[in-house]
Amino acid sequence: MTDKGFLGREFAERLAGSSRFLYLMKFRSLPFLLIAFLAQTFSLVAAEKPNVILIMADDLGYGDLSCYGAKTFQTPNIDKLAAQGQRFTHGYCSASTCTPTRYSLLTGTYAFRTPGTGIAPPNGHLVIDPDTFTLPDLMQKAGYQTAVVGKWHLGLGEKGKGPDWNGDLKPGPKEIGFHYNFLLPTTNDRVPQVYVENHRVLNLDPKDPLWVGKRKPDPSHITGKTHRDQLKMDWSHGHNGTIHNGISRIGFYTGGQTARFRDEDLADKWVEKSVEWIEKNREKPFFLFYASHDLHVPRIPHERFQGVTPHGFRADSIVQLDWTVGEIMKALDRLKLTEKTLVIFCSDNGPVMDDGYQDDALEKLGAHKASGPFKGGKYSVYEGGTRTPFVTSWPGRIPAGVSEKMVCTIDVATSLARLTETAIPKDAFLDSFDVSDVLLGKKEGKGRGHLVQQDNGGRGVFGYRSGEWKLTHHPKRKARNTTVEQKLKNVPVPEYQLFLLSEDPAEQNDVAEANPAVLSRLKSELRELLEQGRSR
Ligand code: NG6
Ligand code: CA
Repeated sequence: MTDKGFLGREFAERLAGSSRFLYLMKFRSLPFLLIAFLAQTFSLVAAEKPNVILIMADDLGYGDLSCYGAKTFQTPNIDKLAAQGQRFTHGYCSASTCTPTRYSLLTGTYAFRTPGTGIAPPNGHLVIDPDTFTLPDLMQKAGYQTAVVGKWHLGLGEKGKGPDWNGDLKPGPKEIGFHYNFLLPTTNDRVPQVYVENHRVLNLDPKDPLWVGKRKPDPSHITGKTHRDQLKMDWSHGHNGTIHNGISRIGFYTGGQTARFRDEDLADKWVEKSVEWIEKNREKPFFLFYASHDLHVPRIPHERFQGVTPHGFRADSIVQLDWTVGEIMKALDRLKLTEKTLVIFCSDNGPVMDDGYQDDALEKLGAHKASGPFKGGKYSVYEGGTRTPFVTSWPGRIPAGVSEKMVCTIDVATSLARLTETAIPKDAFLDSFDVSDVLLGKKEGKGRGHLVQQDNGGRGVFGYRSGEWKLTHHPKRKARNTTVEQKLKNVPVPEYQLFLLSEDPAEQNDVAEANPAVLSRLKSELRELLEQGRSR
C-alpha cells in the first residue's frame, strides 16, 4: 500500500534513529527539526487505531430519518451523529436486499460475483467461504477485538448441510473473523426465534431439541394458515408457517421452547449485549458490527415504542432503532471512548411498506417519503433501492458537514485497511475502494467514480452509476417496487434506461435515446465490471 502515514513514520523513525544526524542538525536547522516533529506527529496520528462501530439498519430508506428529511417523527440520536460528523447524500449499500449487501460489506466483493448470495433461507448454509479474507479478518489482523451483534442472515453451517441447530453452528461468524457473536440467525420473519451466541443456540434445553424445516412437520402443526384468527399481526403474503409469539413466519420449527425470544425484546437485547461487549473490550481497539433488525418485518417494537409515531409500527421501529443508537453512544460517553471511536451508520437496502405482514405501513404512511426524493426501494435498482442514510462520526477527528461524494458500504473494508495501515491480500476486497479520506471528512478526499447496484441477484438486473449518469438494466423488462408508496408490484420498463442524476435524481426522464454515446459507454463499462471479476 502506498500510504502517507507509513512514509511519514518511516521518515520520522529514520530521523529519530540517527542521533549523529540529529546532533548535526540540531542547532543548525530548526526548520528541519520542525518538519521532523510534524512528520512524527502526523505519523502517530495516522497510526492510530480508533475503535470502530459499524451500525447497519435493516430496510431503512433514505428519507426515514429526521436528519434526512423525515418530518413527522424524530431520530435525535442518529441526527446527533450526523450533525457532529459527515452526513452523506450519495451514500449507498451495494444491493437492494439484505444478504447480498451484508456479503459485500464483509467481503469487500460484489455479491453478484458469487452465485447463491441472495436472501438466505432459514436453513441456509454460511454463504461466505471461510477461506475468504474478510473485513473482520482484516480488523483482527490490525489487532482489534471483533464482534457482531444482531441480525446475521448470511447462513450458518457447511454447504450441503446447513445449520446444526442442536450442535455447533459452524462455520459461522467466528470462522470468518469475529471473536464473538450474539445473533438472530436469519431475519425475524424466518424461523427460528432464538439467539445464537458463538456456536450455540442460547438457553437450548437438550431435552427439547430444535427442529427447523421447509415443510409442516405434521398435519396438526398450527400455522398462520390454519390458525389465522389467532394471530396478533396478520400476514399478507408468504409468512404463514409456524406461529411464534402470535406471529406466523417463513418456514416451520418445533422445540427449543426455552430458547425462544419475544420479538418485542430484540432491540433491548442487542443493546445489552453490545454494551456488555464494549465494556469488556474497552482497553483494546475493538470493531463492533451492530446489525440492528429494525425496521425489518415483522415490525414489532417494544411496547414502550408502540404508537410513538403517526405511522404505525414501521416508523415506531425507526424510533426504536434511534434509541438503540443513543444507548450505544451513551455507553461510549460513560466509558470515555467517544473520542476514540469511529461510528459508521448505514442501511442494508431501501424501504418497503408491505413486506409480508399487515402492519398498516402503507395505510399510515401519510406524506412521509421513505425513499426521500428517490424512485424505488427495497428489491429495486433505482436509487431508492440502495441510496440510503450514511453517516460517519468521530468527535475530534471528523469535521461536521454534508458530503456529496459517492461512498458505499462495500468500501468500508478497504477504507478501514487504509485507516489501520493493514495490508490487504491481493485476492481480497475485489470491489472495495479506499474512501477513507472522504469518510473522515477530508476536503481533498475522493469518493467512488462508479458503482454497480444489484437487487437480490440472479436475474441479471443491475443499476450502474458512473459519475452523474445512471444506467438501469432489466433484461426481462420488469422492475419491482418502483414506487414505495404503493403495494409491492412489478411494472413494465424498457430493458435499458439512462438518467442524468444531477438533473433528475428521481429517475423520471429516461434520456437513453437522446444520448446514444453515453448509453453505449455505460453499457460497456457495466459489462466490463461484471466480466472482469474485480474492480479494485
Ligand atoms: C422476501 C420476503 C420478505 C423479506 C425478504 C428479505 C416473502 C413473500 N417475502 O422473500 O418478507 O423477508 O425476503 O428481506 O416471503 S431482507 O431485508 O432480509 O433481504
Ligand atoms: Ca434488509
